[in-house]
Amino acid sequence: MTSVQLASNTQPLYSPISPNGQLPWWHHAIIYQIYPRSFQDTNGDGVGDLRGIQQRLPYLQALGIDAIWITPFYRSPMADFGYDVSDYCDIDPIFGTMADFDAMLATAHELGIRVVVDFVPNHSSDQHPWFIESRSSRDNPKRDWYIWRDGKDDGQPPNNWEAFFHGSAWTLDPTTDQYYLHLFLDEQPDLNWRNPELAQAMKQVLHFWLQKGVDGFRLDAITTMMKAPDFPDMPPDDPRFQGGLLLRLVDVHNYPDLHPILREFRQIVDSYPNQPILVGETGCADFNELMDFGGREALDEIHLPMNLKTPWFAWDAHVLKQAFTDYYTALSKGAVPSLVLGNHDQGRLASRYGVEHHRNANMLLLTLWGVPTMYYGDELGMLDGLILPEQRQDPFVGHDDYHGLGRDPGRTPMQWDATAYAGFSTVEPWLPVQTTFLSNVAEQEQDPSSTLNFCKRLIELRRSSPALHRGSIQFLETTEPSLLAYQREFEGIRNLIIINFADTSCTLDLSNMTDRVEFWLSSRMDVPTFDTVSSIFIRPYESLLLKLG
Ligand code: TEU
Ligand code: CA
Repeated sequence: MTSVQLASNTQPLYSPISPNGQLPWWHHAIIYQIYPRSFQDTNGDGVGDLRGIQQRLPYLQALGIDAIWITPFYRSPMADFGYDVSDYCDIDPIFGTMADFDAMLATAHELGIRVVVDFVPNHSSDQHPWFIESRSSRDNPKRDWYIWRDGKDDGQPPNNWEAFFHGSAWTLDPTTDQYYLHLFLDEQPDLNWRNPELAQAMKQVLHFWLQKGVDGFRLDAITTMMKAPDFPDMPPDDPRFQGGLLLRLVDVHNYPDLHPILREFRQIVDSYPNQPILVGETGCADFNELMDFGGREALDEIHLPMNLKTPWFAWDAHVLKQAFTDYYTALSKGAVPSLVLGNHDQGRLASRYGVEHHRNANMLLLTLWGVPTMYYGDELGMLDGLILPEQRQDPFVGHDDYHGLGRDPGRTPMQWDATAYAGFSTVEPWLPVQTTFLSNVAEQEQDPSSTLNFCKRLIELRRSSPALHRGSIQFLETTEPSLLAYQREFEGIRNLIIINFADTSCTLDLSNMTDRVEFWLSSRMDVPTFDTVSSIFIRPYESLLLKLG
C-alpha cells in the first residue's frame, strides 16, 4: 500500500481578521433549511405546518444548529408552493395562523434558535390584490406596480425573453390587451421595483417581520429583480444564450440599479438590534460576480450571498479543491463565505453524490470555512424520493431539471420514525414518503454509528473548536488525487480534515506536518488507532477529522 504524503506548501486562503474579537452571530452560524410543507404535519391534512416546526424545534436544538431558514409560509394559491405570494404579511391557512407563527418564533428564541424567513421580492402571485388591481385597467393606480408592455405590431410578445419555468416570459392579459412580465410561472407576475410606491410597500413587509423579531431574510431570486428598462431582445445567435439560464437572461440578472435597493434592505435590517441578516439566493456567472451582491469592498449589501455554484460541481477531490480555492480567493476582504450543497431546488446529497459519499458531503459542509446551510433530512442521508408521474406536484419544467422529474424528489416528507407516513403525518402526505433506503430519526437516534449521530458529533466539534468555526483554511498537497485534505487553524490549534473520494484505502504520512495526532471523528463512527503520525490509515470513502499537535 502506498504511503500518501501530506504537505502544506501553500499559504492559508484566509486568516482570521479580528482573531480575538467576538464575531457577529452569523459569522459562525449553521443554518438549517426547512421546507415547511414537508417537515411535520400536526393537523392531519398531509401537509407540514408551523405548529409542526414548533414541535420539532427541540430536535433541531439537539442537532446543534443556530438558525432555521423556513421557505415561504405566506398566503398563497400554491402554484409554486408558496413562492407565489398573495399576501406578504399573512400566513397561509394550510400552514396555520399568525398566532402559530408567533408561538413558533417565541419557542425558537427560547431554545436559542434564530429564525430566517423567505422574502420573495421579484414576483407576487397573480392572486395578490395588487395584481388583481393592476390588471383591471390601464389607468389603475397600481398598474405600474407590475411590468406591462404592448405586444409587437404582429401581436407577438414584447421581446423574446424566456421564463425560467418554460415558454415566453410574457403573458397577454385580454382585459387590457397588454402583456405582463413573469420570469417564473404565468401565475408569478414580476413586480416593478422602479415604481417608488411598490418599493415602499415591499420595504414595509420587511419591517412587518422584523418587528415580530425575525432574525433575517433569505431573498428569493434576488439577482433578477431589476430588468434592463428598454427590454431589449436577446439576439438568438448571441453567445450569451449558451451556457445556462443566467447567461441567457443577462438583461435581467445583476442589473446595476439592483444594488442601491440591496443597500436599502441592508440599512433596514441593520436598524434592528437583534442583528438580522440577509441571505441571498444569488446565482452568479462566477465567484467574482458573486461579490457584487455582498457590496464588494464596502460589504454593505447582502450578508451572505449564497454560493449556489458548488452544488453543481462533481463530487471529485480535485474539482472541489479548485472550486473552493477559487471561491475563497475571490471573496471580498472581510466577507464570510456561504456553504451550500443542496436545497429544495436541487435535491439530496445522498442521491446526487451517492450514498457512500453522503457523510463526507456533510463533513465537507460542516468543516470548510464559512456558514453552512444544511437542507432538512440530509443529516439522515435521506434520498430523493421516487415520484410517479401521477404524484407529481412541482410545476417546474425548466432547462436545468436535472432528473426530468421536477423538484419533488428532494422535497419528500421528513422521516421521523417507522410508523405509517414516517411520523410526518397521520394521512397520505402531499408527496409520498420515499421508500428506498428508508431510515428515520428515531432509528438513527438509537444507533450510535448513524449518519444523524455523525452529524450531531460533527456539529458539536465544530461549535467547540474555534479552528473549525472561525480558523484559517489551507488546502494541502497530497500525493493521492482521490484525497481532499485541508487544515483549519486558530491560535495555534490545528484541525486536519481528510476526505477519501475513492473505494480504496491508503496510509497517510503526516510527519512533515506534525509530531502528534489526536483522533476526533471518522465518518465510520468508530475509533481507529494510529500507531504513529506516519501511519494514519484511511478506509474506502472514509473521512477523518483530526487535531494536530
Ligand atoms: O428559485 C429561483 C431559481 O433560480 C430557480 O429557477 C432554479 O433555477 C430552479 O428552481 C431550478 O433549480 C427560487 C426558489 O428557490 C424556487 O423554489 C422558486 O420556484 C423560484 O425562486 C420562484 O420563486
Ligand atoms: Ca398540516
